[in-house]
Parts: sequence; C-alpha cells; structure tokens
Amino acid sequence: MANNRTYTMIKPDAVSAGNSGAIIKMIEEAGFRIVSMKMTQMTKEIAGKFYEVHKERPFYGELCDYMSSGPIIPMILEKDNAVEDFRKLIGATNPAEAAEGTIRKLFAKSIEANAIHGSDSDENAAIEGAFFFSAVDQY
Ligand code: IDP
Repeated sequence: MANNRTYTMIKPDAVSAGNSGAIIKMIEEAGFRIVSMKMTQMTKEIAGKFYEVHKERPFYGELCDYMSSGPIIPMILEKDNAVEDFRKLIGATNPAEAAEGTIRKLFAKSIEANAIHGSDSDENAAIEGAFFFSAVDQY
C-alpha cells in the first residue's frame, strides 16, 4: 500500500449501535477517499491473528472475543499524510482521554469497545490492509 493510505475498521460496538453511517460521513468530510470497504465478521481465531502483536497483554483474550462479537466494516483510505491524520481524527485509545470532536470521543463506549481502528504506521497500514483486502481491491 502506498504511503498515503491507511487501514481502518468500524468496530462491532459502533456497527451495532447504528453509527456506521455517521462515522463514514466524518471520514469523508475529513478528506479521505474510500479505496475499499466491506462488511464482514471475524472469527475469534482471525481476530487473534490480527491482534497477535498484543498477545502478551492482559486484555488480549477479551479483545479477540469482542472484535469477533459482531460485524465490522474494514476500509482502506487514501489521503496525504493518511496514517497520522486519521489517528488525529479518531482520537486517543481511551475515549475518556480522546479530544473533543474525535470519532472515539463521540462514539466509543469504552477503552476496549472504542468504535474504530486506525493503523499506527505506514508499514502496519499495508500489512493490515492486505489482511482484509486482496490486491485487486487495493487499486
Ligand atoms: P489503538 O487502537 O488506539 O492503536 P492499541 O494500544 O493498539 O490502541 O490497542 C488495540 C486495541 O486494543 C484498542 O483499540 C482497544 O480496542 C483495545 N485495548 C487497548 N488497551 C486496552 C485496555 O487497557 N483494556 C481493554 N482493551 C484495550
């Protein structure tokens, strides 16, 4: 994936609460182009693979249960400075610490059920995008 792209997914809490449309609108209004998007649901095993980097952390098992508990909306997004600008748009991991007007401040339920994912580096954006989308989806 090029350096002007990032990977995101709207998490089960935000999809089940009916907030997907509002979140996608915020993403587009912030200037991101949606390159690829779908709705899917992870098994616990697949969530475990996606979050493997966190496997030593105490919340890993619960996180995998939660992320496989319902549908998610994965997307690849494009914009100049995509990774950094998208992390600003979503806000801090813990909604209690997220800045006003950010997606997590507006829609997250807790530090775990925090509405949305955003890749933390260009390298991870490419890995995570390829986890969910084939090469043909990434044009
Ligand atoms: P990030 O999503 O803001 O990059 P990470 O530290 O990479 O945050 O954590 C990945 C995900 O794990 C978070 O988005 C959140 O869903 C969950 N998480 C992070 N810290 C905690 C915690 O202390 N308790 C429960 N879940 C957590």
